Amino acid sequence: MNQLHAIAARFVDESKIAEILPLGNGLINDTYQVRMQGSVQPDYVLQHINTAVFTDVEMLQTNIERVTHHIRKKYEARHVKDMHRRVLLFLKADTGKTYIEADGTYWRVMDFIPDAYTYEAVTPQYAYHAGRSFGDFEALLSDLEEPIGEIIPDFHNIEYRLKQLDEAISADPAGRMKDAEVQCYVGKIKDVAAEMCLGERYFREGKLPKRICHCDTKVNNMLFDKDGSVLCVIDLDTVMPSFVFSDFGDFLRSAANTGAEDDPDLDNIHFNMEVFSSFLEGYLEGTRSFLTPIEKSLLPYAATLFPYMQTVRFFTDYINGDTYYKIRYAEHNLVRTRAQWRLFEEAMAQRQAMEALLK
Ligand code: GN1
Ligand code: MG
Repeated sequence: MNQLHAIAARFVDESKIAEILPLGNGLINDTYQVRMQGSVQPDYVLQHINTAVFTDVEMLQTNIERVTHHIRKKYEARHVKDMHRRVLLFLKADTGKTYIEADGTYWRVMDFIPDAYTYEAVTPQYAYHAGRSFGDFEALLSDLEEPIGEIIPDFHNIEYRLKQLDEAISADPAGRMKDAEVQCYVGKIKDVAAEMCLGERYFREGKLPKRICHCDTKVNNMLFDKDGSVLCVIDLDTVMPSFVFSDFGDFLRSAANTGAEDDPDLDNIHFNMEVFSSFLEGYLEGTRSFLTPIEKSLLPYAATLFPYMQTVRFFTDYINGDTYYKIRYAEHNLVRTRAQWRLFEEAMAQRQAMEALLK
């Protein structure tokens, strides 16, 4: 029995496992599909939790259990059909918890949702559904009474991310600061830093609330049904209190980008206003019950903040010598930096058009 089988056996009947295959392309955790024998058996998703990123696994799983339990209760009250495809369900291991520790590594298992599709890019119609769904997701969690811990403190705090960049620049552990291109990005990032920290300033002034948000609304973190409607929001690791900008901005960072997140060809990268407009429409419908005027007026800012923040995060990791994100080649984080910066510039160029649409 190999290691993955032995781990899975602590959650499911080992004798019925057919095979275990890699699944998805997340940059943090390692994910596998556990295929069971026979067509009636449900399959499962096995995940190795990256504990360099998620240091408190107990808090991580408590957050997720609270969130999924709350959503499930609400769906049940609404008589939502197909429940097993609408909200994630984590299995209890032999320990009674939804995770296990094995030789210092941490693992969890959830039901595999069948007949669902993930995408790296969407049409405007899908973007509308996605906007509704992330809006609904926030609305569903707006009356969650149990506390949700800040699993990664200051996760989407741009002032904090800029501070981490400064620390990386001073330490320069990989000797990458001597490169002229690296110096050039430092300058560009700093030039607009004050403008990009607007949200944090409003928060300190008491003008902006934090709500329970998903905080990783990349388009590949939702499962779609055949007809383009959204089945289920997945990857709940980062659910925590944040500005709604997190969910609005991060979706567009992936979905409105006409290129790839790490596109080496910068000419592929534009900010798709049709996707913006449809997503905005869906999101405003989904959040009608709670979104305040100031949150609403700052949605175009959010669409620029997230490419900016992701530039800072990839760039910091590059300077640090690639310790956080999985990379596939040596310069990957620099290529990601260039691509996210280009997307930021493209989104900035559409700011007025976004404001006009909002009005
Ligand atoms: C990571 O886990 P994954 O790949 O969905 C990251 C996000 C970044 C994203 C960039 C915990 O998300 O914040 O926006 O990569 N998650 C964490 O692709 O840092
Ligand atoms: Mg993911």
